[in-house]
Amino acid sequence: QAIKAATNFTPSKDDYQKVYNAIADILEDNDYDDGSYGPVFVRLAWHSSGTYDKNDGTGGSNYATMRFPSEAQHGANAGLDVARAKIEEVKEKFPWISYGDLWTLGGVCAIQEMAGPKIPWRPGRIDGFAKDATPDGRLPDATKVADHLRTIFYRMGFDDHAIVALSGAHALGRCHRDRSGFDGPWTFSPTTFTNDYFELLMNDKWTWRKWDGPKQLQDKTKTLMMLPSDFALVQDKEFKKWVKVYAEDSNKFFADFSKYFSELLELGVPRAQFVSSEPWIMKTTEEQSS
Ligand code: DDH
Repeated sequence: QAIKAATNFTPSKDDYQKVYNAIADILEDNDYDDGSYGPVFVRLAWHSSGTYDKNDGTGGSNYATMRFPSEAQHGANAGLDVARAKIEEVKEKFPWISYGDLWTLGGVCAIQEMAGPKIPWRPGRIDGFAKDATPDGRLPDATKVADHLRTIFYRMGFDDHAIVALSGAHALGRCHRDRSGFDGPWTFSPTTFTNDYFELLMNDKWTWRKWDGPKQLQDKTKTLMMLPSDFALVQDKEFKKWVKVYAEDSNKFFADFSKYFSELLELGVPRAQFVSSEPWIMKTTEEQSS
């Protein structure tokens, strides 16, 4: 086993729970403007996994290739240096964990601690080399619509249903002018995991914002935003079916999101590398305190 050979130590589930708890501990550190590192940790987990190409098996979270400048500098990854630098504090305490495991566990921890569903997760990713870094263009482009979303997500092995479910992560966080160029949050509670993204997409009136930035939509209050790629989910008939389901049924969204996000985090990881045959359910800090 790679982990064992490198450190002469086989971590147990309990050791990974300690890592989870250490991530939970820094989520709300006040050295960050957004109130929580949770959303940007979710984005780090997603961008480290969503590079997977099912056609040749490259990409995905296995080798944590965003550590290398060639991938860190992709436009889509702008701003994720903030997440990587912060979660490094946890790596220093638990040097035996691989970056792929750390970053994906960061996403799991963030979702669960922000009142989201449990995300089944298991360790086993190993650190790769610069030569494993993926080419630019594998992550979705926010200026594009349905066809593009299908090209990107089908390449990972996902279908229309999964595209819509996973997009619900935009209930969390916001766009930053100095990262993507876009501006603002999608929901009124960007540090709590909800189905509000779908409810707002379906029921709010969205108009193009008149400003000097990239094309984006705004709600009546002019505080919330949608990207062209978000709005595509209600412009396309197949996608819209699922938007409506999730707008009306939060439990269904939580269950489907959990399933697809868990799958996303395992893309490209050879099964034999996983330390257990089934994913684990990590405990929330709240469960451990009661
Ligand atoms: Fe996203 N996302 N995302 N996203 N995303 C941004 C922020 C966040 C797209 C573009 C952007 C997913 C899908 C898509 C999160 C999670 C997920 C930003 C703003 C852009 C742009 C970045 C910035 O300026 O800081 C596009 C396009 C797609 C798509 O077409 C499907 C998915 C699938 C996920 C997921 O996690 C499963 C999160 C969380 C954020 C908020 C980050 C933050 O710092 O806050």
